[in-house]
Amino acid sequence: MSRPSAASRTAPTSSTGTASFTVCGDVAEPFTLTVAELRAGWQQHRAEVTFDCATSGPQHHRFEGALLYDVIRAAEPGFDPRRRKDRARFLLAVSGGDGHHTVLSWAEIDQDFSGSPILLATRLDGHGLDTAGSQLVVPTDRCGARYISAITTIWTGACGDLTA
Ligand SMILES: Nc1nc2c(c(=O)[nH]1)N[C@H]1C(S)=C(S)[C@@H](COP(=O)(O)O)O[C@H]1N2
Ligand SMILES: [Mo]
Repeated sequence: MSRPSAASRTAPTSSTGTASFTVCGDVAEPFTLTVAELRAGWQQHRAEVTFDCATSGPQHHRFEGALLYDVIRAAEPGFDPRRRKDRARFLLAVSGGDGHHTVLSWAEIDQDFSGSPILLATRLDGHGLDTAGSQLVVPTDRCGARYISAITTIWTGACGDLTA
């Protein structure tokens, strides 16, 4: 059985056919955003990417969207922003409408560490993602597995003491 295509993976939609996702976890200001709000509220960046899919080979897409960093900062993650070691403990878990999910570290998107321009897309190949939902864009990844589509939730929080 093949996995569903991006078009058939949809985030929860309201009666107006508008997908939204929630930013939650260890944040002072959790919020839920539609793709239209993501487009209007944050500076939009472009990324033209090629990634490899294990089942369908190389995929080439043009994305437009907000920086994941900017959106999560707006939710005020529970770290001291002046302390690099505090920021370096934080994880991000991104879930899609079909249950596919992935993790990132805060350090991947923070300029003091890897500073990768990871996006929450609002447009894919010129078409709005308002109905399908936002898609994670990881231009530095060689393969497509973390390009989560139909995003429903982004959780952020610190990893604890793993020896406890
Ligand atoms: N929600 C969700 N997103 C997903 C997947 C999935 O199964 N579910 N598959 C990933 C994989 S393996 C790849 S290669 C890309 C493919 O993106 P496309 O369907 O837009 O070509 O989507 C990624 N995003
Ligand atoms: Mo894939």
